[in-house]
Amino acid sequence: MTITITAFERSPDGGKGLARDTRVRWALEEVGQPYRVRLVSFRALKEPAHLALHPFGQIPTYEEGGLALFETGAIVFHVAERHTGLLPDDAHARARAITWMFAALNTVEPPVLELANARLLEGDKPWHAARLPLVEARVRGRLDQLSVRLGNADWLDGAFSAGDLLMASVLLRLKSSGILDEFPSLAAYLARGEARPAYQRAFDAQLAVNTGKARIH
Ligand SMILES: N[C@@H](CCC(=O)N[C@@H](CS)C(=O)NCC(=O)O)C(=O)O
Repeated sequence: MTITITAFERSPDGGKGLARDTRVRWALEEVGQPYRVRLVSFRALKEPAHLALHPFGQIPTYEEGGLALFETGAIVFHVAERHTGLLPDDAHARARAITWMFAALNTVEPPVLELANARLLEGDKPWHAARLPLVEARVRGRLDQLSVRLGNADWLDGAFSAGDLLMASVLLRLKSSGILDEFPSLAAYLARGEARPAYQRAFDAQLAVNTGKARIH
């Protein structure tokens, strides 16, 4: 069955891989599933045809036969459940990997996004300079806890899993902030994720869209 995902026609990051279609592409590459991409303009995101797929008017979406999904956590979970390579077979290890998926999206991503928004959207506010250190402290707090748990391990719980895929995807957003460099083990963890051939293919594919070199289906 053909898999079709949506991505920005033109990503605000210009192809740095921060748009969330990259996570879905990465998951599909990890499990060796081909997929098509439908590019969507910002205007089309809020039009009825796209809102029927995604109630919040965002990317990415995922379509496969009669199934339409939104939310990267749900999409990556669906891909991981249906194919081998992203979730362990052992029931306890699998539950722990799923826990890390939720931790990435529910516990680590919120302060990371808060920081991105503070920097990108609030720079002109009179309270920006006072608020920024507070937001940065919340990010550092989470990274500190995460780095303690990771320790010297390569991945969060045994072999690479969908939990690592989502955690690395979240940490990617911090690369340009410099904060990640304060946590060398996490910077190395992210580098290991980025070095995976599946990630490279996903990154290159989204970059090609933004440099006009993608083959559009
Ligand atoms: N929680 C959602 C977030 C999706 C999201 O924020 N998508 C962004 C691109 S990375 C988007 O479409 N932004 C445009 C908008 O919200 O209008 C997920 O993980 O899928």
